[in-house]
Amino acid sequence: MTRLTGCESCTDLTCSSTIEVLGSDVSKNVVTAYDRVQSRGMSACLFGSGGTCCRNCNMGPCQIIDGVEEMIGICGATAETVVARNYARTIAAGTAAHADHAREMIFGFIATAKGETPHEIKDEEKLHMLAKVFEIETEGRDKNEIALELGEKALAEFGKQQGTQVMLKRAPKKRQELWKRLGVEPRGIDREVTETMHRTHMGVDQHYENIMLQGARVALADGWAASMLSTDLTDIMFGTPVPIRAMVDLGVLKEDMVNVAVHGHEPLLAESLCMAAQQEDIQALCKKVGAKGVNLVGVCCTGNEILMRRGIPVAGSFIQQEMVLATGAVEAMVVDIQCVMQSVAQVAKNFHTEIITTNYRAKMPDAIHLQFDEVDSLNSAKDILKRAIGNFKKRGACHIPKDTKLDVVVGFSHETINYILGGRFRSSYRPLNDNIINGRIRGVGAIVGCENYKLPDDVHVIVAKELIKNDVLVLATGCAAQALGRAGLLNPEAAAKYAGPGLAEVCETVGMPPVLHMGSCVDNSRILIAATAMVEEGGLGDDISDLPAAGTAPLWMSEKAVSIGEYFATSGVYVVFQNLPVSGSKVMKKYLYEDMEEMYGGMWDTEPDPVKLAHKMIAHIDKKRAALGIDKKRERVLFDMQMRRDLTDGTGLTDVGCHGPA
Ligand code: SF4
Ligand code: MSK
Repeated sequence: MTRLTGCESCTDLTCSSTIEVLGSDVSKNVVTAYDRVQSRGMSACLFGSGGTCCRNCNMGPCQIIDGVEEMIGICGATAETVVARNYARTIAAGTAAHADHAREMIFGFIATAKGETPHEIKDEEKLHMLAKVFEIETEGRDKNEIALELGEKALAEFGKQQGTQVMLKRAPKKRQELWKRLGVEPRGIDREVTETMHRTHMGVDQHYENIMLQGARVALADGWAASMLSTDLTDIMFGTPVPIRAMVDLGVLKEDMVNVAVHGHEPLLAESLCMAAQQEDIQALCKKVGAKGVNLVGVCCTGNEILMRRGIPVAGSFIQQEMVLATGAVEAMVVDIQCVMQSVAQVAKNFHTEIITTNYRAKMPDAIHLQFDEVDSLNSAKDILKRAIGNFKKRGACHIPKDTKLDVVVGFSHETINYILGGRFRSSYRPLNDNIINGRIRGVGAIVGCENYKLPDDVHVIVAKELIKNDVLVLATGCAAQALGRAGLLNPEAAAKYAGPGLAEVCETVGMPPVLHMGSCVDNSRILIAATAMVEEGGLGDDISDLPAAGTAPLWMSEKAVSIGEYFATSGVYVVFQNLPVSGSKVMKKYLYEDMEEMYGGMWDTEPDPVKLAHKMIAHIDKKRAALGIDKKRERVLFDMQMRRDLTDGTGLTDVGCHGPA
């Protein structure tokens, strides 16, 4: 393939570090996904993008045209059946990815509880909280003993054949009752994935509504079980994130150090590399080759994990994985699972860089494989770093963009939000709820998910700026959060620059950014818990669907994003993407965009224009504010003691100032 010169290849590209690297001499022979998008043109298969291509049996593939009688499947399958089957399979694949990640973390957690790894149980408070959820006795027991029982019980949730997921009880009561009534409570996590694959096999479930109920069930098994377990157990083992200053973008690579990029998702590998990089023998080896040490940098969601917990810089998000290598400055890219493009091995061939795969599930041609051992993790990590150090002297010309590293403040777990917004005397969501009720904060918008080479790279930034300008507090995860970091939105100074007056006032008082980085894509479960905490705090209705809140993953790429969108929608959130593979069926569009609202209080929507997308989120937030009766400007009333005592109805519908941000 011919490499397009400089940034001909990236007409929709605004990211200055990417433009700089692609325009440099060092990368002149590098072919990237931008080149492939350009050379292929933008035409996509209409049946594939509309969701109406079925290849579930060998009588097909069948391309279905909605409403055309002779264009149904050979088996008679209609457009809505095929779209629903494909959609449910996408959700199941996303859930499977999160579930397998979670399982691996639980294996590591159990090994840690047994004292077999160099890690330890760090967050005892969270351990006790989760032990309570699983009805584990904690009185007089050692933390490792409790952790072992918790790990084993969590693992059993995957293979459960009967009953429902324990973690569902963390949702608001009303939501739990709704799921029960609709019959969508997930049973075993693995069972739901298997059953989705079975039901969507040729000749099984052929009613779109019934298929989509299973789609809901498998998505809930992701959000409220697999992903949530992964986040919580990872926090217990490695520490729950707290706000920390760090750097993002390609400029975090260092000329005088051994640059090791860690890419993928599972923090066990990355945490071990962090520990190994600090060991004396590794540092001595670096000196021997003339390097000042190991510069560990993150890519994609592994990057988010170590950014949130350790302040380790992130070199690039999903869309920059090839650019990190195209600098010529990376000695090794260490990868595990998910979102690793096969092209990285080809880009690396232009340089001295080695791609090291570490997980038996995920190998690729032209990479070397060093299996990561979660028990002997420190030595495993050292072996990887030794290879990288050995490459340092082979480095040729490199180009690290100098002016592209940005300050960010990250680490906004649910616990942190509870604490920093929690007023002077106790951790609580009261001040957040009060600021929503009094209108300083209009509502909450989640911007999550991936990036997509086919679409302009500044969509996240446009949506976020539009939301915060309109006083909507933004919660961000995944590669979207990194894109917002590169645009300077993850630091407190961004509030004065970009936020509306109400949101800016709250951010400035508390010292927080208007966009809160809450972690990796598996950490979207933190947003579910934050939403539940807002409901439980009172004054904003009694279910997640009552909250003035909305979510988007505009540049979604991965099947995981569809699963995430589905578990948010079935948890009561309005979810809008730029596109979805359902446009080939009118019935399915009506189901997702209208009927789901009646069933779940949350639903899907699509909007290709990012500004309009943001305004659809704002319109939904305003609709919820009106339903709560908090859409009118309130007179500020100074309450005396008697008036405060009279506040017994728990609605919190006051603007008394005493709950203002600390
Ligand atoms: Fe065609 Fe039906 Fe087979 Fe799908 S299951 S490929 S629609 S015959
Ligand atoms: S890494 S799933 S591109 S967020 Fe989680 Fe980023 Fe999306 Fe992968």
